[in-house]
Amino acid sequence: MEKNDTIFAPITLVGNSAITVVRISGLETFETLKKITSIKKVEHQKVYVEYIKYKGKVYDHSVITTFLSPNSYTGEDMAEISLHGGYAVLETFLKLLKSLNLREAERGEFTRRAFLNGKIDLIQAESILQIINSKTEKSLFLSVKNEMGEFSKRIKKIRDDFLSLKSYVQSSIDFPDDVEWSFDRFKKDFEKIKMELDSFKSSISSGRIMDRGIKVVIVGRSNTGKSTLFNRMLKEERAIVSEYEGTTRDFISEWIDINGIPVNLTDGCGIRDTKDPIEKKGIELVLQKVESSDIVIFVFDLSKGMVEEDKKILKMIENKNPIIVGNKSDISDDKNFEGIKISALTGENLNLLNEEIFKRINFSEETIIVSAHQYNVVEKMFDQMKKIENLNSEKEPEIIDYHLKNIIDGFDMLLGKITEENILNEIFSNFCIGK
Ligand SMILES: Nc1nc2c(ncn2[C@@H]2O[C@H](COP(=O)(O)OP(=O)(O)OP(=O)(O)O)[C@@H](O)[C@H]2O)c(=O)[nH]1
Ligand SMILES: [Mg+2]
Repeated sequence: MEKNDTIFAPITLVGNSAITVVRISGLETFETLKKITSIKKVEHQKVYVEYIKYKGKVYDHSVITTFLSPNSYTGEDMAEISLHGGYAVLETFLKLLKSLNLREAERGEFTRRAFLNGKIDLIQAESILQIINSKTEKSLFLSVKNEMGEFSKRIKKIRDDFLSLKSYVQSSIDFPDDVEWSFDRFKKDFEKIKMELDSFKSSISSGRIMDRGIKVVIVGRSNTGKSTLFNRMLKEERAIVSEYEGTTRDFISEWIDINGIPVNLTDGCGIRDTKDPIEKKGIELVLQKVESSDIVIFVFDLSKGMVEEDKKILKMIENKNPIIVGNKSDISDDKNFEGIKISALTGENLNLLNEEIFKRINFSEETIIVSAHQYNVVEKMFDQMKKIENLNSEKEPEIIDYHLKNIIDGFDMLLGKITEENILNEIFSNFCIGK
């Protein structure tokens, strides 16, 4: 990947549509436009309606928007060319750009340039990906907040507080005659910042949930109504339901929205003693899914009561502390069972189940959406915090200074002030082409 060449990529979905937009960014952008249109002088934020012409061939009728460096998304000279939708138009145009020595952009390269050119910090760059990947309205709004810089602002404030604490520690090392080292004084300031960081941590734990969603699996004996419940929660007839045991073989997963939280719901085959090898495999898969899930819903049939086989399954999954749900409340009641009783068929009491799921998600309303990379950095910062906390008062300021430096480095990594090529590659490779 070179820094200074001129790159291009379609920024809309490729296929039959009204328009396809191709973005060009870099030093040669406007020279290229001049070669393929009748544009003579390029102005900032101007719209041109132009035929694309090159060497006697007319390629398409287009609408071109231009942005002058540094006031563009990437910070470079940039143009967005709206062509008619469709494969042929796009293919031919991209081939033309290539023949003019422009390079196809890699995943996330436009946003990477925006970051490298100081248009956005790394948190904002990552939030752009979060906006694109948002699965619910709530996660979208929170991601937009990040993109607007709210997360960055909060991070910068805590970073500055750490910085002034570090400067006290450092002065007491460098100028011991002028600045007297007091562990108590240090500890008092440290505790204050720690409180801020703790509340930040609970916000990002919820943010992690928003970013990756919560995995919920429905398990139980055959024929207890798991697929009926799955469809009901999905509000769609997605899984096949029948009166026969062993209806579901493979598992199905779909995204649903519970109070704005993206939940990946999985329905699998019923667990029972079976000789059928396909069903056996299915049961194995369900148990694997249970292991990797965040929340398990165990369904039994109220009309049959909790039978031995139910208890056996419950034993198998007890480490997951499942939500136990009695189903088919419309046709019977089990007075001995005091848990959640629902009817997947009529939808009765489904809200109770949703509430229980939401309760278990442990979601804080003060949410900050974070990516896996950001979460890892914050975890490391907390390790350093713990190391400082575990120090006793005899400890030398040098050790504290060292840990504080690591914490501040963590903040700088989040903001992208310290960057490592491989981390940048990882972040931007999650973007799509054209972003
Ligand atoms: N009355 C009543 N019947 C239900 C309810 N939920 C499911 N059923 C019926 O129970 C039968 C089995 O439902 P499924 O949803 O296929 O059960 P399952 O647990 O997915 O079964 P397997 O895929 O075989 O493990 C069907 O005939 C459903 O119509 C309910 O709440 N009330
Ligand atoms: Mg089923």
